[in-house]
Amino acid sequence: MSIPKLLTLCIIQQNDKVLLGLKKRGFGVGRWNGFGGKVNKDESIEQAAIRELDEEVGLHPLVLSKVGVMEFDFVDNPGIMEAHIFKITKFSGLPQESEEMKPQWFDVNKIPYSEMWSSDIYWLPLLLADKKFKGEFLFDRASDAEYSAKIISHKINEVEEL
Ligand code: 6OG
Repeated sequence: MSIPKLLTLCIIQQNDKVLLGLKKRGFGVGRWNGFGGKVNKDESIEQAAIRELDEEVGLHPLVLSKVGVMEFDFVDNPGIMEAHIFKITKFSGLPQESEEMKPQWFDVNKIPYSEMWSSDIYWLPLLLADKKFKGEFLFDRASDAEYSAKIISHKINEVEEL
């Protein structure tokens, strides 16, 4: 068994708006997503979440609440990615475009699920409803601007604590 690759993903919500970024390069290019990335060796998951949020969109969370842990795997490239998902409602700074992300506010009722990772529709509504969750998704291969990853199998559960 290989060690899972740790990732962070931060979703910013302010009242009835959610801030997403259009990924301009790399993994998941061409899709709207939260902000995050790989956890470095010398940092905690929370430190990585804070660093990535600053690097990708120039925001600084005042409170960081972990709401989900998702395991993603790919048939064409096996190896578990463990994504730690945070909901942020209090932050400082103004969203700024970076080399990696083009930020945009979306109404909570108009989230562009068809232009996001195909699994997001399973967990983002739970996050918006202040639930906590754990899930596992197996995809055929990664999404990019042209291809929406096909879900081969999945499970998702609400949990009390992570
Ligand atoms: P970099 O490679 O850019 O970090 N990520 C996913 N996000 C969603 N919504 N669904 C997935 O389903 C994802 N897999 C990875 C985690 C990659 C960023 O992409 C997120 C990181 O924030 C498979 O450093």
